[in-house]
Amino acid sequence: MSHHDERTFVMAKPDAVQRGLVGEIITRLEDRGLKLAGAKFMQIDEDLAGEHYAEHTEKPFFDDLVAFITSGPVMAMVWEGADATRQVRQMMGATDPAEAAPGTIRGDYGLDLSQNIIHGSDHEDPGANEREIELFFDDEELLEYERSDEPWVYEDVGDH
Ligand code: 3AN
Repeated sequence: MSHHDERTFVMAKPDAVQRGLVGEIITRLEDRGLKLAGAKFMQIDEDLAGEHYAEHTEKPFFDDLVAFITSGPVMAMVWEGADATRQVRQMMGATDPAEAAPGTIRGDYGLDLSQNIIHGSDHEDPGANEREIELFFDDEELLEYERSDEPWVYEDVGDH
């Protein structure tokens, strides 16, 4: 493991799939230099939704949250890179798209708090990334490989 092997869980939510924003989300993360380690186009059922949003069980918006996330297919992904969890959160922008800065994914594509396009593991919750990755992926579904541009993204990788 090196410092740029940190993995984080990212999901393009049902609204992103319906609005054709999956490619845009992937492009932004790829362009940043983050590396795709796994991806699964899938339908989340109520059990998985309940586990994923376990911390929100008591919240008034929990039922709506589960209804939304199970309302259509999502693209579940694992992205890898230096400080990946925090960097993805920065690229996502604030939870409420109305407060998200322009230039962020939510700030550029969303207007509504409950349909906020993308999920990324919370960098302020230690272990959240690994927990969420395990919930959605088996080990063998995550691939290790080198991107050919890594020496141009990280100063300490190989020769140009
Ligand atoms: P984030 O997705 O930025 O990590 P969380 O984990 O606090 O935000 O909330 C999970 C999801 O719950 C959010 N993506 C959002 O869709 C929804 N949510 C959060 N707070 C509210 C709220 N006050 N009312 C309705 N939905 C909410």
